[in-house]
Amino acid sequence: MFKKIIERISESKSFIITAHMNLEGDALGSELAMYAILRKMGKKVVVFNNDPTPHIYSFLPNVKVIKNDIGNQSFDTAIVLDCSDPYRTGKVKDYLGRAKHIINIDHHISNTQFGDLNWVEPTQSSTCQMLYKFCEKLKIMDKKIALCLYTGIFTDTGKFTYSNTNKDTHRIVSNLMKFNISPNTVFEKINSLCMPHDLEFIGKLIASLKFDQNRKICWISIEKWIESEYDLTEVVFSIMRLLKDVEVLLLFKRLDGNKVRINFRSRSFVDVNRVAKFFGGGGHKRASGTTVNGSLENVEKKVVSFIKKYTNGSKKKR
Ligand SMILES: [Mn+2]
Repeated sequence: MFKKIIERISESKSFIITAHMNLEGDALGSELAMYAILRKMGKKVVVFNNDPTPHIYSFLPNVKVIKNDIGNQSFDTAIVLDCSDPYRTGKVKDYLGRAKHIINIDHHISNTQFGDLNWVEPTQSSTCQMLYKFCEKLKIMDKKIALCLYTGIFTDTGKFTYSNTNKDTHRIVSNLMKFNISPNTVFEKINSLCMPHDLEFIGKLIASLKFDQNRKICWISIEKWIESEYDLTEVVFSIMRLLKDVEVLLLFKRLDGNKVRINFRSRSFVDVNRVAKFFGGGGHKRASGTTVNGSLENVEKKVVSFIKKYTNGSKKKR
């Protein structure tokens, strides 16, 4: 796969790079690492995203090159990173069709193999971890690329605590740290940024936790999610993860137009990619999401009772 991707890159002069909507560390880290790699190879590169870059990631090298609007340009090759489906790129999708080729590099198990070249490895912790191996092959690495890759691996592994963290992850991180990466600085830039009103909001959410009878499923339903620069979803999940013996964590957020956004997390045996898929979404085995039509109350009932099939009375791996 490396060979084909490298060939395609060598043959192309101009590139558009994008990732999934609702940008986070792995999406941005892999985009900006790929940007730096291609620039080193002398290519013309545009990074184009549906959403503006969250403030907390403004420390990433070259973050200013990212565009949320581009004119009527076309490109030889599109590189779509950390994205399971072209629809998840939002408005960028229309531009992908204009590129002569699409390279799809991703670690979501739900990836639809939409590219001409598909490098999809669901066993990898992050797209950034995959790109590290790509850099090894190309013998390209510098401080800027290292910081981008470190950040993506750091966020997608829950700071090296999720079950997708393995010895490969730590080997790679150890190599990246040779470029003077400061884990403490990255942590502070991304994590210690809540404002008092954010914590008040989180406090209200935690006070409204609900559980199923067996206390295997824990969820929160919220009528109105607040706007924050901070990724409050992850903070709430990190608190819910402190609960003993709870297997599935859920967040239901009411959106405009009778829609509900659902985020799924699991801890050891429920495959939430399968659950999300059933409800029209996808992601990873331990983290996934979807958006469905319906009232908060109905959606909550339906989803929780569906998940009970996986958690009730059985310790069997599913
Ligand atoms: Mn990712």
